[in-house]
Amino acid sequence: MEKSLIVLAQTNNTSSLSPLDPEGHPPNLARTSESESGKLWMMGNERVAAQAPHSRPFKKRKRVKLKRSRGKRAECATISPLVKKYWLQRYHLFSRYDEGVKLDEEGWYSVTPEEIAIRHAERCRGRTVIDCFAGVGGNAIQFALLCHHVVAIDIDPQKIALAFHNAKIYGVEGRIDFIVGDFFQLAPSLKGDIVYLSPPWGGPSYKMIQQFNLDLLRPKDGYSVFQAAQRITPNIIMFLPRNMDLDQVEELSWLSSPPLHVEIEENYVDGNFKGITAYFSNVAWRQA
Ligand code: MGP
Ligand code: SAH
Repeated sequence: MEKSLIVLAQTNNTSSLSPLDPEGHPPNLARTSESESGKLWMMGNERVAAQAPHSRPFKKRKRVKLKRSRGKRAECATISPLVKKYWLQRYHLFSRYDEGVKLDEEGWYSVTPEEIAIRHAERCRGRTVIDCFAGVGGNAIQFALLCHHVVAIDIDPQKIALAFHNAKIYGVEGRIDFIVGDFFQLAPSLKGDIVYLSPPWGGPSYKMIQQFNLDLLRPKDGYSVFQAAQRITPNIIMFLPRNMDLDQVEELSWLSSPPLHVEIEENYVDGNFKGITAYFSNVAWRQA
C-alpha cells in the first residue's frame, strides 16, 4: 500500500501525531485520499492529474520543437510580472520543469533552487527529515531522493497539492508524508532526526531591508520558529535571506545550554547569491 498522501483537515487535536507511527501516518487525522501512480486525486477544488509522458515521432522533431517554443512564449505571456523573473530561472528551480512542474505565485518566489536543495539534502542523507514549511516541494523532493523518510508540512492545501504533483514528476511521491497543517500546532507531536525550516520571508521585498532580522520572518518571528523546532530535535537547518543579520543567527545557538554547534554557509546559483543556510548541532560539519 502506498502511503504518500495524507491530507489533513485542520485540527486542533494533534497530540498523538507522529510520522514514525508503525502505519506511517498520524493516527488521529483523517486520510481523505490516497495516491496511485497515474490516477487523479482531489483536494478541495483542486484537481491534479499525473502527466503522461508523450512520445513523438522522430520525423516530426522540428515541428515539435517549434510548437514547444511557441508553448513557452505562450506560457511566458500569461505569467504575472512578479513571477516572470523567477520563471526565467525555472530550470534552476526545477531541472525537470518541462515535465509539468507547477507552482503558484508564492511558490515561484519562495522555492529553494534545486542545486541548493540538493546541498541541504546531502546533509540529511539516510535520516528522517521534517520539512516544516514545504511549499511546492523544492526541498521535500530532494530530501526524498536522499533521505530515509520525509514529512512535508504546509499550512496551505494548494501548496501541498502542488508539492505532491511535483514529487510525482520526480517519482518520489511515495516517499513523502504530505501534511496540510500549521507547523506550530503540529510541532509538539512530531518526531524526526532533522528539522528543516524555510519559512516565509515576507515576499520578494525582503531585500529592500538593509539588514534582515529574525523578527521579520513569518508567520512568527525566527526565535519562535526555532524554539518550536528545538522541541523536536536540536538538529536544525534554516534557510534564510542573504541580507540576514548573521550575529542573530549565531545567537540562536545560545537558546540552548550548552550552546548548539552552528555553521553558516552562503548559497549561490550560477554565481548569484541566493540565501544563507544555518546548520545546527549534528548537521553542522564545521563544529566548533
Ligand atoms: P529573490 O532574492 O527574490 O530572487 O529570491 P533573486 O532572483 O535572487 O533576486 P534578485 O533580484 O536579487 O536577482 C532568491 C531565493 O530566495 C529564491 O529563489 C528562494 O529560494 C528564496 N526565497 C525568496 N523569498 C522571498 C523567500 C521566502 O519568502 N521564503 C523562503 N523560504 N525562501 C525565499
Ligand atoms: N522550501 C519551500 C518553500 C517554502 S515557502 C520550497 O522549496 O518549495 C514557505 C511556506 O511556508 C509557504 O508555502 C507557506 O504556505 C508556508 N507556511 C506559512 N505558515 C505556515 C505554518 N504556520 N505552518 C506550515 N507552513 C506554513
